[in-house]
Amino acid sequence: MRLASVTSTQEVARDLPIGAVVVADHQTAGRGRLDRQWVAPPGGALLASFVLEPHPLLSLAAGVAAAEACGPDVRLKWPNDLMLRGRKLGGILVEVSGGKAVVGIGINLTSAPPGAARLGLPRDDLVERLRAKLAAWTSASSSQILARWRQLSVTLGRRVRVELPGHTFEGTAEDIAEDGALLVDGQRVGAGDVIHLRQRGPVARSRAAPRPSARG
Ligand code: BT5
Repeated sequence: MRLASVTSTQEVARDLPIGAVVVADHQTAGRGRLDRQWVAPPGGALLASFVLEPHPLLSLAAGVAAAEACGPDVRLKWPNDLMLRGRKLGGILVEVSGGKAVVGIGINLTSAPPGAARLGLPRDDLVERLRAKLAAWTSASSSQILARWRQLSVTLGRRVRVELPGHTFEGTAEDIAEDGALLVDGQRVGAGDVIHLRQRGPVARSRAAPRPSARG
């Protein structure tokens, strides 16, 4: 379903059956996770919602699928921000209710907010590649999803700051658990956000210096 303007593609998709795809030119109330906003000028981005079967690792599978659909330079920041050369290119919002999962994907194409990246690919081609990659990765095994997510991750091995309600700590992002939680110095981080900190040491510092901090 293609629409000119909607509040959010998520709102339209939630009433549609599994298999439906909603694509819009513009959203007047695009949403991120945790009640944040997703901002894109009319026609400048891919704004789509896919109605899928619920799946325990859907958030990570959707991240892997979207990264692969975008191309070989796109990486993932935990849990599933799409990153291009250290900047946020796109985001994914998974909402589950009534036996359905609605996977919302926003990718900057011809324009991006200050500090964000854009991809410059034709939208319709990208929608088709997303559809195919989502079908493939939602049928993959958990171990395949986790292995591919680890390959694409720019979070693992990094110093991160974890911000939880009422509690913030720093540590090294060591791995992801079988359920997709991030392991930071042995502690599980199941929801929320991490902030990538600058790498320590002279070599790492000179490499990290020109990159803006990637905050999702
Ligand atoms: C996300 O949330 O990254 C998930 C975004 C999902 C958007 C799609 S568009 C189609 C579907 N319909 C919707 O209404 N939503 C989905 P989160 O990780 O919470 O990141 C949100 C944060 O990213 C904001 O607080 C901004 O800092 C930043 N942001 C907003 N718009 C951006 C953009 N166009 N490019 C890069 N960063 C952006």
